Amino acid sequence: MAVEKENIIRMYTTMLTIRRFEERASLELESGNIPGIVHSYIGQEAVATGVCANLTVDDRIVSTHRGHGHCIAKGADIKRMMAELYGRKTGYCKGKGGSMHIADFSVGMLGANGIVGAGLPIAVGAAMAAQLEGRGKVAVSFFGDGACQEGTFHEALNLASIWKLPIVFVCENNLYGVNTPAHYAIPLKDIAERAKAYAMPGIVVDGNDILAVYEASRDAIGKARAGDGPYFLECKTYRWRGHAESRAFADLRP
Ligand SMILES: Cc1ncc(C[n+]2csc(CCOP(=O)(O)OP(=O)(O)O)c2C)c(N)n1
Ligand SMILES: [Mg+2]
Repeated sequence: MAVEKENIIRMYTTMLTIRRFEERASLELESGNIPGIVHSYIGQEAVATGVCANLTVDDRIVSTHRGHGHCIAKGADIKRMMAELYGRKTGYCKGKGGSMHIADFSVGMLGANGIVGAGLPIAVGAAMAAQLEGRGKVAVSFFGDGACQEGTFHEALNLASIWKLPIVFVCENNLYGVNTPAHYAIPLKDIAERAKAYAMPGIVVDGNDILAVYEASRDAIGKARAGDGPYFLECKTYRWRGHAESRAFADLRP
């Protein structure tokens, strides 16, 4: 099915907003204007954008330590996000949480999370709530390739499957967990193969192709919404910058 022009323009605008936000965040960090640490989403914009383009404001997502893109794609306010990075009281957490604690329940963004793998069970809870509410809402769990080696990953997929929850697990395989290549940590070419062990569909998609992500997630989200149970989407992608940035790292440069 063709993607409507209006949607293409909307997704391009979202991806560009994420890119500009991240570029500015890196610049402000390097200049010493932002305290703390930031994990840039540059390179992975198509994943959050393509998936969230299929969600309504009532659907809920759970993010990771690399969460700015998910926030923006789900409709969070970029001014409050940037204020949070600056440590200002106008920020999402009154400036006390920083990059990895941004949440906005009013748009269904249940939060970034500094603990790798900790978002998956929260998303399962959101999916259970959606099932109990019975109004056709879905939950989406975003997580990295590194998170797939955590126990929470397996527990979350198992529970979602036996309870037939309306959830889509979106694995952003950017080929690394910090400096560890995915092929060192995972004995499979495609993480999506693990979906079979939990009796749910597992699809691999080019995570750098916005239309491919949009179409694959439209199908996955549509099925979850219709009551078919959980779905696993592995988006092959790549982060362009280092794992994390902070003033402390900048100071270490020669
Ligand atoms: C439970 C836990 N273990 C280790 C860390 C340190 N840590 C932070 S990010 C990260 C790598 C995560 O890799 P991945 O899930 O692939 O996400 P990516 O950074 O590539 O987006 C690690 C090991 C952590 N925050 N939490
Ligand atoms: Mg990774």
